[in-house]
Amino acid sequence: MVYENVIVETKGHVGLITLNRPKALNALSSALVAELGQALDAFEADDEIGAIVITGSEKAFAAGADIKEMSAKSFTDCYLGNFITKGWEAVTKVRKPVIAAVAGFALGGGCEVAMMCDFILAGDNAKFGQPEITLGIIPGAGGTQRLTRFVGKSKAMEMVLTGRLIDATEAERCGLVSRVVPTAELLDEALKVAERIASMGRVATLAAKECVNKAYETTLAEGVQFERRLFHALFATEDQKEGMAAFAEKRQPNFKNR
Ligand code: DAK
Repeated sequence: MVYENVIVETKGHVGLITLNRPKALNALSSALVAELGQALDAFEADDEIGAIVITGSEKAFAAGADIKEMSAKSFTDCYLGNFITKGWEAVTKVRKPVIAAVAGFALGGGCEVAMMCDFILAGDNAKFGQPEITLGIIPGAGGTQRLTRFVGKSKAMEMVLTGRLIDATEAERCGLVSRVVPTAELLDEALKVAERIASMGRVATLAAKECVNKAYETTLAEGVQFERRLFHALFATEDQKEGMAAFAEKRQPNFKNR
């Protein structure tokens, strides 16, 4: 597969996807989004890969959907062509953990893609926002929904209605990002975290991700019940025996993903 808008690399057991349209601040053109989906599918299918990192440049994770590509569209074009719907939620379909390593601007669709990832590590120069209202539109890839779940109604409403950007410190304070690190160290840190995730038993890792995501989709009682079932099921895996034996024997576990 030849990629023109993303760079796809393997670092140990981690798949690294770098959004790569530097002249347009990684604006998410249809071509870029399609390539992102293909790269994610390839890593999802690769047994050697245990976690994925999506990043951009130091200046921009992604400054949103490509405004120049969409500016001339009519309602009919958008509706009948299902404009930029296909591929946009590819990140949410991946079962392996996906980390967004965000430096610089993560705006509009860029912020939405970051929020689709399992968690966001931010460089200290990161800026997040949903500025669509300044273009006469509203967020269209889940921004009004996911941002509200992350930061609560008041801040989400202010950001969506005014287009105000928030910096990395504010993003960490309100729970949008898991941690802020110096921008120069962001990629190394994201790869280190991803490698640690990839070193865990794959079955437990996918189960853990599924359970946390369930918290967004169900009641507390149903979510706890779902967690209990998967917790019990993990006792059928070799990795559970190995993990607990390794603890008792004071050694590192050697998970086989079985
Ligand atoms: N689209 C296209 N080009 C962009 C761009 C974008 N979103 N953002 C920046 N660029 C281009 C600029 O036009 C400029 O290109 P040239 O003029 O050099 O050719 C180049 O990148 C550098 O940008 P600036 O010169 O503006 O750089 P500055 O440092 O001065 O400013 C900025 C950086 C990020 C503050 C500024 O570029 C900016 O405000 N960008 C637009 C941010 C924005 O409004 N983003 C939201 C876009 S709307 C959906 C899925 C997704 C969406 C909707 C629906 N479905 C699944 C249904 C998403 C919508 C959006 O994201």
